[in-house]
Amino acid sequence: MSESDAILAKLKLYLEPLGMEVYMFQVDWYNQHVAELFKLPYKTGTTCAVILTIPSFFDTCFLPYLRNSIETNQTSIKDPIDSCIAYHVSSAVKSLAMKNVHVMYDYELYANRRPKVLVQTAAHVAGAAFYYQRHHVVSDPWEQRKNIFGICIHPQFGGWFAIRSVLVFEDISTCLEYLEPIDSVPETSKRIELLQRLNDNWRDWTYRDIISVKEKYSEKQKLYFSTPPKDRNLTFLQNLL
Ligand code: B12
Repeated sequence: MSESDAILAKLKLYLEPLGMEVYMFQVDWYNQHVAELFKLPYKTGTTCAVILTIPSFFDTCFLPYLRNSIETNQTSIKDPIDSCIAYHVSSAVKSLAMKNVHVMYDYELYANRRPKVLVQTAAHVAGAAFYYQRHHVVSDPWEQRKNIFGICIHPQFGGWFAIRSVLVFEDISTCLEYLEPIDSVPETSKRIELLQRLNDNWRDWTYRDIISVKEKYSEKQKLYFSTPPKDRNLTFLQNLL
């Protein structure tokens, strides 16, 4: 078993029962797509992992974490989802007993507001979820618009998932096999519909249902994410349990 396979097996053992998925990639696969200012400063072949949360994360991982935070009076934490993920991802990394692992989260920005890592590109090159962007539509119907945001679609969960973290194993370099992500939305008309739903009506969440899915967010989870963060007060949180 290669070092990278061993790392993947250990991370999966820890994170999969918590509703998270892990995929490996090489830093150069990511760097070859992104603009200079987004490149990660590691040598070719450096092993990385991307971590997703899938629908079951909310019940199996987040609610128990929240219950514990409430019981121990730690509900003042700014974003309980982010702190739950950081807690479990850093525990999983600690369990590897490895030096020089750089952990980055989706919400981390530099002082100039630039994201530390573009998790959608990472998910695509890792084979986790196809990242549909404007250039995937041949005749572009959005001539007049400057920004058309893109979206990753997971083959099993459609848009019902999130991309949370990227790990860089600075001392590990293994030759991985590049696997293309599954293209679940191959038709141009569907791709247009997907990007249209995301860019014009993302609040109705219909972009998440562009394909039929194995599992979606539960009603409780939908309620949590559709409630503005400022309204997720103690009473609201207690009612989820
Ligand atoms: C800033 C941000 C926003 C901003 C700006 C959106 C944007 N996409 O730029 C705002 C506040 C508007 C926003 C809103 C939303 N966001 Co947001 N956002 C982010 C964040 C933090 C950074 C995105 C960013 O700045 N990208 C910079 C631009 C330049 O990157 P880019 O467009 O991908 O361009 C790169 C690629 O094109 C790449 N590239 C070039 N060629 C090629 C070729 C290939 C094959 C590949 C793979 C790559 C590639 O190079 C470019 C860079 O040089 C990410 C998390 C993260 N750290 O990545 C979440 C993220 C993109 N958001 C997400 C979501 C869900 C949303 C919302 C739906 C709200 C929500 N949280 O529910 C809305 C949707 C708004 C909309 N209309 O689209 C999710 C998307 C999940 C997914 N399935 O893809 C992310 C990944 C967060 C997460 N944890 O999962 N968001």
